Amino acid sequence: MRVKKHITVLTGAGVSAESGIQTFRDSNGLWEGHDVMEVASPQGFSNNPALVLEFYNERRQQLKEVKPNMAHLDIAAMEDLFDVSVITQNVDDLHERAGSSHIIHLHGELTKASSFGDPSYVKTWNGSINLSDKCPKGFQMRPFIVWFGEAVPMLERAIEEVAQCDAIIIIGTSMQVYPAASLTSYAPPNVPICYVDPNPNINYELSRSSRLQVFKGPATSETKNAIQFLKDLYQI
Ligand code: BJW
Repeated sequence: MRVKKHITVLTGAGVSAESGIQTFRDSNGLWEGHDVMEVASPQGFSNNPALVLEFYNERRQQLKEVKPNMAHLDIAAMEDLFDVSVITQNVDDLHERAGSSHIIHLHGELTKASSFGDPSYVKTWNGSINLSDKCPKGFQMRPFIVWFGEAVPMLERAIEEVAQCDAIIIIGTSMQVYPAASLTSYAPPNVPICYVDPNPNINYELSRSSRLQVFKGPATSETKNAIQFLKDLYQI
């Protein structure tokens, strides 16, 4: 029996753009009208907790109105041919809803809440988080999101995945936010890297790859071309 090739798919906001979820850096540093640091940093929360909770409450609500697009579905369908792990920087659940089975959320999940004083307390949360919501130990609940300046707890798992992959597909990320943007440097030498983005940013780590293939365009049309490229490469 032929062993399936292991493909790591690294996604960012651009993979969900055509589902109607706004990206971060396409809007002059403003995100739904807010400075990113105002709503996605611990300092932002301590300055105005009600604003930050409301910002994420609205985004959690928005999740109910959006659907996976063709790119999410193509990634899920790849599992018929490849052993696929998705490492997403996105906090939406569109990869899950498209049917992908192995997903690592590097920057957290909108559909969960955690406790400020007890990080191990994490709960599924589909409604609003309010200032009156406390964990059993009495600490304020917060969105289960990795904000700027906070450690990335799923990083080790993501590195392990990348370190054993045969190829990488990157989709819809500006490759500017670290440590996610440096993950490709943990791949075995000379693995093929396909990068799907209408405005690709070849950062330092990508510039060192000898096998980078850029698919310039939107995720819904170019993801299938990147997958076809790997099928041709492996003669599947
Ligand atoms: C399409 C498309 C279509 C459009 N189809 N594509 C200086 C140097 C290096 C690092 C740092 C530094 N100063 C500070 C840092 C660290 C910092 C960082 O990287 N900052 C950079 C901005 C420089 N990183 C951190 O703070 C991280 N933590 C950390 O480093 O911890 C250290 C530590 C260790 C131990 C103890 C304590 C601390 C944490 C980073 C957390 C990021 N969080 C966010 C917000 C949470 C999620 C949320 O609320 O939604 O995550 S920020 C935001 O950026 C979000 C995203 O996941 C992340 C990446 O953005 P992404 O996905 O790339 O989106 P965009 O908008 O940038 O790009 C969209 C792309 O899509 C574009 O390329 C478009 O062209 C494309 N596109 N339409 C396909 N249709």
